[in-house]
Amino acid sequence: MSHNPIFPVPSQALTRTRMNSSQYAESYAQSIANPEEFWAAQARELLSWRAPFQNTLDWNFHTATIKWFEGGKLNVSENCIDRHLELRGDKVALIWEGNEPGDTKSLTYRELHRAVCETTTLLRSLGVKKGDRVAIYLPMILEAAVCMLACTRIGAIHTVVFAGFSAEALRDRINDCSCSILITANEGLRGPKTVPLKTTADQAVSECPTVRHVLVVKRTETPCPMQDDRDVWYHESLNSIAGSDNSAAEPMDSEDPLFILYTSGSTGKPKGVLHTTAGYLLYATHTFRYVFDLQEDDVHFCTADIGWITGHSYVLYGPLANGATSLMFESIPTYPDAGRYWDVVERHKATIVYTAPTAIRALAKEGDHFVTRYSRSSVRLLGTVGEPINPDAWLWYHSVVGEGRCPIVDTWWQTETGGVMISPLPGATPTKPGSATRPLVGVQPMIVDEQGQELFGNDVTGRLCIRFPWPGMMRSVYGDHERFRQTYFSTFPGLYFTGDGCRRDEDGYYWITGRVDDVLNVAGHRLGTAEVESAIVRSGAVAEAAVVGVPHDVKGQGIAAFCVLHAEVLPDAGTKMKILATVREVISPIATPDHVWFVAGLPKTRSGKIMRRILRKIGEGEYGAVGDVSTLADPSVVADIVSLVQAARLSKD
Ligand code: 7RM
Repeated sequence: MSHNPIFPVPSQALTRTRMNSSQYAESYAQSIANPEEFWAAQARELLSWRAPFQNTLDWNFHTATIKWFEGGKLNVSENCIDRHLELRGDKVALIWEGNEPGDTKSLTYRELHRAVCETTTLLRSLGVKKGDRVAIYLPMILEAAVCMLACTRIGAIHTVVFAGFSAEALRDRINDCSCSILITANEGLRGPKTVPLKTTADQAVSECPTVRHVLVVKRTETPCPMQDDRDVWYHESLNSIAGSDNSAAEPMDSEDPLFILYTSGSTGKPKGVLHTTAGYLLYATHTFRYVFDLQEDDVHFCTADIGWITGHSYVLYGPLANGATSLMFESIPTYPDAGRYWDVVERHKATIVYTAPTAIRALAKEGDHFVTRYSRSSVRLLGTVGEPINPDAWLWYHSVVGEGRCPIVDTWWQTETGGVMISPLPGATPTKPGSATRPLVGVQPMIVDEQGQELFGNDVTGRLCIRFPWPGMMRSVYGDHERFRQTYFSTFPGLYFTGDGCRRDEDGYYWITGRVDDVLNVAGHRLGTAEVESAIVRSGAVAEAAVVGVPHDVKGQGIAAFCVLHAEVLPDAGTKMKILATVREVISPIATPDHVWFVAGLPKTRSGKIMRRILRKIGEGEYGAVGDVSTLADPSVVADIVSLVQAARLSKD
């Protein structure tokens, strides 16, 4: 295609927008000319402060120091709940759609306030104080939102661990930030399956010396083991504290830690991404309002689990800080069938749908009738996040789900950025399928070459960096500030490096091309190659493994594992099963390799570095395009691997 189709801003989106194209151009220019003034004004307008801030910004990208709004005091739960009570006390804050279609509940702002105050009192009665770390390992239930908000009311730092993670993954996260409390449920429901959360939590906590109590939400009637002294039923203890009230919100400093969320990097174990109070909340609030062009009567359906940053920012904090109605969905997109999202949309009259390209591709494959048999007339806006969206999936989302009338916001951002960074604005930006289009107001992207030289002008491709701080950016890696500096600010000194490749096209539109480091993006989930490799080696069968991403038509990227077995181990189905089971157990089912190829040796340089470039080409099926192999210690391994992989693919490994 010589040039890409452009979808103009639909007139429907223009009529009552918060920001049209000339307003965007003007605000953007202002926000770049004087960022501190711009963000200070936003902070005063969008947040409620107990005490005003004095110093808008203090930063140094060489030492990785970022401080916003110092001197200010505020509380996140007050901003998300209390301040709405007067005008929106009876407005629905959270709608919950359970695993079974039609099993639903909701909480108004007043009801949410009450629930959060009670849980705050309960957590304090268990000894939780400002600054303590609280792990949350819960399914998508209202209690998850309530517990997160109660932590923020106390000033305790929550770390939510996705309920699909294994006991080991949970244990490592709890220990990394020494949590004193773990909140979990007896059991989770995920489509046709049950998830034994408490059993997994028990396994994890048996190796977590800092955990004093496990608070257990009763999600189902299935019994679970309870340990005297340590384990407490959530609803029972709520009853036992009834009548007492210790729910006053703690005024927090702007830069006090708000939460930790673990995410995979290119090396070593997952990093605890640390976000702080004022900057994160402002950024979630601001971006939610403008990216989704928030209207008072919106029902926001973000399909992400609160175990991911998208759930934090756009199921919980962004919507509630704006006084909006947010929908929490407990189930999966294909239960009981591939029409579930649209069933939810029709019954709850959702106005915004925000989901991941992998879900769109999976649903598109099932056929249009799963969509068209439900009414989507309430929907005015569609969004995507998590990975590049291929134009075919974009066009299907636009024409079939959105009936051609809804703008699509393809939002690029990261756990580290706290909120959306590059995205169209529904009333301002004509879209091109597959492009995240333009930076939001206040965001200063920059494309550099491998040496860090800025690539000026349009029609350039390189690495995506950000040259100036924004309030939502992470402040540190929990417990390891040097790792923070090293990971994000040392590749290109003076810049924040995203890890993504990017092209800026002839119109100045940004196209994210994917990770340029050793991070995989499998169905929108981030995984480090090193993390998966060490899990494979833990199986005991494998001496050495190299993992690469391979194209996958639903997941975007799948995982191919090249494994060198220990001498006595047979390269058979049993060994493969053992490897897959180990990866599931050590990380989670998300990390299960799609291909396991037993090879005699890995392509290595003379200094012992694995040449992943070659394995990636082989994984892509481009056997003749592996490129220069002359720097390999033993070039003959390449031909061996190629014939092995070809044979495996023919026999449909
Ligand atoms: C929000 C989230 C971050 C990585 C990021 C990219 C990729 C996310 C898009 C995207 C192309 C998008 N946080 N990514 N959104 N790539 N277009 N709209 O996903 O920390 O889990 O992942 O995801 O590679 O660096 S995350």
